[in-house]
Amino acid sequence: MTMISPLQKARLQYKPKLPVALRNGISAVKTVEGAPTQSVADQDKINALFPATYGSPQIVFESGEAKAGKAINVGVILSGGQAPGGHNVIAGLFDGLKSINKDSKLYGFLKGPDGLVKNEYMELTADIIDAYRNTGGFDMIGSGRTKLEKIEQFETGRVNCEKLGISALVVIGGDDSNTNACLLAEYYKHNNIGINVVGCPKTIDGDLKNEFIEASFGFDTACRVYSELIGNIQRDANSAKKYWHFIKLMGRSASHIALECALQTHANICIVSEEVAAKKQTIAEIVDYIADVVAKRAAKGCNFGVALIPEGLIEFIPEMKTLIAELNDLLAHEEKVFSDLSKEDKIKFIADKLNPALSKTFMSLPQTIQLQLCLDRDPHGNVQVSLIETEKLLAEMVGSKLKAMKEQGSYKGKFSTQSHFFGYEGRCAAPSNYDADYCYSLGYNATALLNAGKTGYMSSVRNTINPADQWIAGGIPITMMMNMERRHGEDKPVIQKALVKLEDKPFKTFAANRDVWAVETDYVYPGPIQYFGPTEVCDLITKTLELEKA
Ligand code: FBP
Repeated sequence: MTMISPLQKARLQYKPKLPVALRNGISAVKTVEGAPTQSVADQDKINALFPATYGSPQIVFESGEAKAGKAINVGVILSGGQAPGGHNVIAGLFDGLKSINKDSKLYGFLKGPDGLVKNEYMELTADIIDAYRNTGGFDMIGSGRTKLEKIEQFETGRVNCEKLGISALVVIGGDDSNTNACLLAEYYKHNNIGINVVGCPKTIDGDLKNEFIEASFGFDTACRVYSELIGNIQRDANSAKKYWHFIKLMGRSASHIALECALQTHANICIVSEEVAAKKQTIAEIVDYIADVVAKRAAKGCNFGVALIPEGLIEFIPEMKTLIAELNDLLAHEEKVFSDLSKEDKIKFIADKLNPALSKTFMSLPQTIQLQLCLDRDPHGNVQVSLIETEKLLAEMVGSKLKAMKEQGSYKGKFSTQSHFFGYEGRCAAPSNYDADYCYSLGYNATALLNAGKTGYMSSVRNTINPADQWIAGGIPITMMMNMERRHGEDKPVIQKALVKLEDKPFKTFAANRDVWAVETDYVYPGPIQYFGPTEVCDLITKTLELEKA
């Protein structure tokens, strides 16, 4: 038998909390429908692309009379990057289904959306579920990034579901995966296939949220892990007093993770990509800002510090954004020719094809960054920003700037750097109490949507800044979150990414404090996630959520 740690053993016994409306089992849930909905933008285009599912009403669940429920077979898919709490969503689904009828069955499709298409699955029995309760990771059934968008995939999926008597699918994923879930729901509904599809909001990036989806699961736990590490590094920096640490933090596009970690730790510098874009800052201006903080601290005798860099920064610097958009189109159309070239020829090929201004920007970058910008896109057409070493690029450029400042006499310090990238360290951590409860509730709630015969919806559990007794369970049509965006050189319907809003309290709070945090050593050390103990230590919510809902 595999050995498990004492903490995991104790954690298996943790009973996640549920919203009141779901506490008597799914058969006792009453469905209250709201008004029809509209997409956030491009209403006519989205309506035309989703005629069967567009405009569905929002849903809120209330406690009702228990009725006998019919057994249903459901398939679950984990899609995209890992996020703490995925296993709890599946456990919630399992318990919800069994509460409807003990003969209901849950099948896990293996290794992401591919499992549905290739008919690779396992039945998730009580023994399996019980071994994974409150654990991190997606290893129960695995995940993948295959994009489900072709009719052949939908049809193969249908045949595979029919073989197992599956009448509903739950897709646990981020914005792209839930977009796919919506395409699948639309196809099955439009063609009267009798398979409903519901999504659950997953991603550590925190960029799948709106009024009804107040957080994507995993964000809380991942930020706590990174903040613990940043706090430890801050202690080290303040003890040794000899390094500037450049820390890149995951979060493909949005800077929510970097911002949350800055709010938790008071790091000296945090670059917020959305602000860079709004102020149309150049790389040179970002470098100037960092060098200025380094010089100010050096003047106080502090030749150390911590700078947080959001993973997606490069795509938000206007000159780089245009470059990346051009590269996306170019690589989408010239993929075959490009992949056969040597490193040097790849760079020359790109430089020749770009317009002169972009070619100049491209050629001004170090070769490692040029090649990283040309690496394969992910299946959704996104640049794999986790592979671009922005933290090293900035550390190097700040070093050069300080050298020039020293020569001019405007800087007299010492500048030694260490670079880090925190991402994978936090994606599979054991979920915090917040994520354990939220995820279990999202899964349980998804079965209520399926039991109510809903399709094309996302499971929504809100009011989570308050105790679970006050949580509101329901569903939101996925089309409501959509707009049109350019992907792989084509206009596509996608869930709109929720970027950091500069007018909202999390950013404003950071902006009001950053000058002090930059120069002073005002560090906060959050320490490791606590699972057992006083509620003020264990049942925390993110600063982002706290400030957004204040
Ligand atoms: P999801 O959006 O699928 O949740 O993935 C998020 C993420 O963790 C990003 O923060 C990161 O850029 C990316 O996945 C890394 O992808 P991979 O796991 O393929 O390296």
